[in-house]
Amino acid sequence: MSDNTPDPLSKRAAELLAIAVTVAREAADTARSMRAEGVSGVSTKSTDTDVVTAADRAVERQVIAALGALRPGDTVLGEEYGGTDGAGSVRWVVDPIDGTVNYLYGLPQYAVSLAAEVDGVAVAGVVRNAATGDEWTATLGGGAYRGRRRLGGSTQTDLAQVLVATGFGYDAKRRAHQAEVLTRLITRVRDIRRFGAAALDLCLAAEGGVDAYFEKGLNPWDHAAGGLIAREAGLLVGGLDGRPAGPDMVVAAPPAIFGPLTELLAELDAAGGP
Ligand code: LIP
Repeated sequence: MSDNTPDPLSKRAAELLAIAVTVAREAADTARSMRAEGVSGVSTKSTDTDVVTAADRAVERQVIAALGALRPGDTVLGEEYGGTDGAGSVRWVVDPIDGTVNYLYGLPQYAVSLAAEVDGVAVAGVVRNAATGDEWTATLGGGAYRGRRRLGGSTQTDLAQVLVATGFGYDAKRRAHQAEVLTRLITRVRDIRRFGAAALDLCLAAEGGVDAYFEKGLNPWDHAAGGLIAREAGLLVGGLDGRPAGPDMVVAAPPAIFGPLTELLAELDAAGGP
């Protein structure tokens, strides 16, 4: 008889996921209720279109406080407040509101993204659309889920039939290069979609709502949870030329498409430019 006892890492991942889901749900409630009261405290960061609101800051403070109470000693890395100095092997990576411009405009495509890493490897992740309540989760080796539904990504094998989601940076010079790449890419695939939140784009790819996703310029908090969800749904997630996913490029695609897509993106210098 096979031993059904979960291995220690799976058990730990499940425990971390339970905490992540509890914290993310409370954070998403805050984001949604603050939006209902109207956007406040708007300022800008890297450019005059890179906005941050009072809700981004409040939600991240809430996540930091909740994790500090539940997991004292862990490190938390967040978009708005950077990293705390935890002593343990667990690091939490949080984007309090991914899709901040959508949040600013009241477009229902913004999410709380929270991942738990053990020794630098994401083992649990949750992405929760704060506007709709849609929620995606994954644990390392445990599969990806939307609610209780197990996810499998696209099985597309023909690059010319691929619906690709992507995004653009806040810097106009970077967007100019990204637009040049896009004008040459769009005739080589089915079509493009741009929804405005990397974490949700990765979840959409995980459930086959688009076939693939790529973007240059993401931060760890944009893709830590969504990248695990996409991987656990059977997609390959990485950068170009065999590099890991990172600020130069994040690509998520089904195994048959990942190679041709990354080769095409490299040919188009998609990781290049400002
Ligand atoms: C956003 C990403 C999106 C990208 C935007 C922005 P933010 O993150 O989720 O994919 O295209 O430029 O970086 O700023 O809303 O947390």
